[in-house]
Amino acid sequence: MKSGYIAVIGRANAGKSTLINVMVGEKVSIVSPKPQTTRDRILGVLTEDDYQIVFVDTPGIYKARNALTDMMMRTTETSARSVDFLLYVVDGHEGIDEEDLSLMEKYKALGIPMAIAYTKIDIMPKENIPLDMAKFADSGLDVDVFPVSARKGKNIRELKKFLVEKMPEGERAFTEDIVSDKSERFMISEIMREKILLKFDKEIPHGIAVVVNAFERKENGVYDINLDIVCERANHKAILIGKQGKAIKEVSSFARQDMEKFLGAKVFLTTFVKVKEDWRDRPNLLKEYGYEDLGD
Ligand SMILES: Nc1nc2c(ncn2[C@@H]2O[C@H](COP(=O)(O)OP(=O)(O)OP(=O)(O)O)[C@@H](O)[C@H]2O)c(=O)[nH]1
Ligand SMILES: [Mg+2]
Repeated sequence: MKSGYIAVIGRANAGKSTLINVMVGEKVSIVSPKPQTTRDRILGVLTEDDYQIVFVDTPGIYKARNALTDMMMRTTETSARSVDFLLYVVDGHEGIDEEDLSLMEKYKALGIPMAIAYTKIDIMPKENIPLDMAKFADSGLDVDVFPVSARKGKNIRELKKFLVEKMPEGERAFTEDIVSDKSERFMISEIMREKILLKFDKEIPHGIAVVVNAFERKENGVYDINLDIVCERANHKAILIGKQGKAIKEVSSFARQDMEKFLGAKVFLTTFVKVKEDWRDRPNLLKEYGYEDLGD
């Protein structure tokens, strides 16, 4: 059967995780309108009778500013080197520039077969598509480009079919019931982080780590979940909590609803907001919060 790994790479906020979720058919990776949503390498597994594709979601390419973002960029670089195929995702609605083209060239030079998913075509003027296609053609990159919309499911079937063809022959790496390499505990912390990314602005969501202290299924089927929201500054803590706890209550309620959907059971959620000054630059804390350095 066809079986292989595809690293999904591209600039932050391009739409990589959304595209993987759509192709896998399940939410394996959180999504938000803010750059640097994905912090880890996350595998999303798509299994059909005659093929298996393991999509490797990666942190979006962005300027590294601290030990965490530095580690994220190393994760992306390492992930891109150990796969059968590269899918470079570019935000069509943002338009492509020289920087995009030079990044694509850089990855193409790795010598791994590559294609481009030109996404978000649902929110851009149609007439811009052929102009960008001409830019790709003129760049001399010589790669297949698929204009898609992950949100509207446009051209996804065609892209999938193309990718299956590109996979080598081999055995499945995962059994068919597996959609992700990440634990339920990991997804719970990510769901909380996603809601914080959606609700808060500026540096606040970027300076958050979510630590699951307890994750337990009680006899009555209810999940008892206790987590810490770690932020970097006392003033961030005040904003996260809000007046009389209004902000944290609201964001926790959204998170709980999503956790219940994900776990298929009722959730009893308790959250605490903690401050750890500059944790993103403290290697021991990065490790404690589950950020693994995959750099080589
Ligand atoms: N309209 C539209 N929006 C999209 C599409 N794909 C992604 N988005 C939006 O683009 C934003 C970024 O999507 P993500 O999937 O989180 O992007 P990413 O590349 O994984 O981002 P990082 O993890 O930060 O690198 C979100 O607000 C998505 O809802 C699409 O096909 N159409
Ligand atoms: Mg992402």
